Amino acid sequence: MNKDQIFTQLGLTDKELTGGNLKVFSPIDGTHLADVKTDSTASAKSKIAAAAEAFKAWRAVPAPRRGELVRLYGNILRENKEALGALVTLECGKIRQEGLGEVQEMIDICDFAVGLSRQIYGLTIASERPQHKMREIWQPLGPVGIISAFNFPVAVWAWNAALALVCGDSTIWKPSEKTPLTALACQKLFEKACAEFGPDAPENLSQILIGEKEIGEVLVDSASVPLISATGSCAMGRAVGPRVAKRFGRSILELGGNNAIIVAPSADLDLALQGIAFGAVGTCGQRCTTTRRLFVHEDVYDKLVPALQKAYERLPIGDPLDPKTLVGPLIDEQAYLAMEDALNHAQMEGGKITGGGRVLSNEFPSGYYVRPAIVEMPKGSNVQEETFAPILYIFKYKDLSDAIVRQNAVPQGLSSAIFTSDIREAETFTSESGSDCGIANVNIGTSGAEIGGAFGGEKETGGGRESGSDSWKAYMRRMTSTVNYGSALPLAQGIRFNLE
Ligand code: UN1
Repeated sequence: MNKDQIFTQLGLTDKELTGGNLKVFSPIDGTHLADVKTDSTASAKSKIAAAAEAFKAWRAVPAPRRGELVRLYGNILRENKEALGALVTLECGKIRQEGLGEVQEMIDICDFAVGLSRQIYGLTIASERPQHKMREIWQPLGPVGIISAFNFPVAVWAWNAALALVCGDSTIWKPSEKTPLTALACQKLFEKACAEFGPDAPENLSQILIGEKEIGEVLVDSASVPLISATGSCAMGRAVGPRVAKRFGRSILELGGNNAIIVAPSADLDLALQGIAFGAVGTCGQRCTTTRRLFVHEDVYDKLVPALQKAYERLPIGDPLDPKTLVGPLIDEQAYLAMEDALNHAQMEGGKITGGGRVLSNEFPSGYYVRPAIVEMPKGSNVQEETFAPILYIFKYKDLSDAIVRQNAVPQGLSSAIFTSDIREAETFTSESGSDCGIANVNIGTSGAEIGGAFGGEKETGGGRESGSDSWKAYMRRMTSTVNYGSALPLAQGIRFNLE
């Protein structure tokens, strides 16, 4: 599929692709893809007002019927998986397999949300008063603001939107300014689902805001948007969180990770090698779940680390559209410079680097392809910063308890893993005194989570949870309702308040 075929299939026309002032380039080779129109503060405000109107109608549609819209959307995604996956590759540079995987993740969360639409359960609670019934009712919340990052340009929106929609909320999505086309394509496909669904789906149920940070801020500051779900860097979260809190809004923050894998002496090293490689170089090191640190036990260090270095030498780096490629480009020059900076810094700290550096610059002068790097770090060191690039820092350890302490001794707390065949070690790692992250895996890597679990992390990762399990509750308002069906008015706590 070439670019024009992709655009046509996804319903993108000149109206969306031309005449705007946001230039979109492909990280593959710097091709100019489109000039997208951006929002102004005024248009952002009117979209928020329209979302509030849409919410009023949508909340009254029964939840299983709302699920039907998401079911139709999931089907449309199935039909367009190839094209949307290809657009993800074109716009953010991830390899074809991962582009398709991302659309599959959207389909999966749609399926989950359809099921959820018939399972929005509240509790019934025993009342202390006679002839009283107490229950919890989950109510729609309002317009949900979704701010997403370039590296998962469609899946993370879908995690939020699919749940928000079955919960009875309208949505306003501010995608990364680096990936507006995938967002516009999702919107086109959503409009198709709404047309099939019929008039129960109000206009403006899902809308897109295109622009830079200032446009996101209109959403963040709006009292009409009770929930902001934001994915991005810790710096972004540090700006967004307090602004939302200031107006007593709710936020779901999915921020930076600094994820580690521990490789114990009993580990299946072949398995570990595969898990580490996918975690560290997948998506060219640009996942929030990317494996950034590796703690290897001294007994297996000399076996694993050379094997890893060898595997890195053979990594097929190149055009992400080529099915043989495993490592595509970084998103842009800035990302490349950040990687160079981090490697220089590691070298100054005494790190021993293999790999790294720009490749294929003749073939792709405007594409930033790099060789993933391994840095063997000196004794006692650690790395505190997340650099969004394929750099794997390796440390040697002797005692598991020490490795766990060092793994946890960073500001972020998203994902973590251990490779071990020793049940004591595995269970220690997932115990209260083990990993302090939101995700703790055994014998699989740090990235590539399924949608069924709640996704998110602790500390500076922001504490939010999205996607599966009971994350849906964040998209609803919990109402406690007590009904008195008797003819007396007993007060709780036995308080007497008799009017004579
Ligand atoms: C992200 O990088 O923002 O677990 C999300 C994973 C993916 C999601 C990553 N399912 O790696």
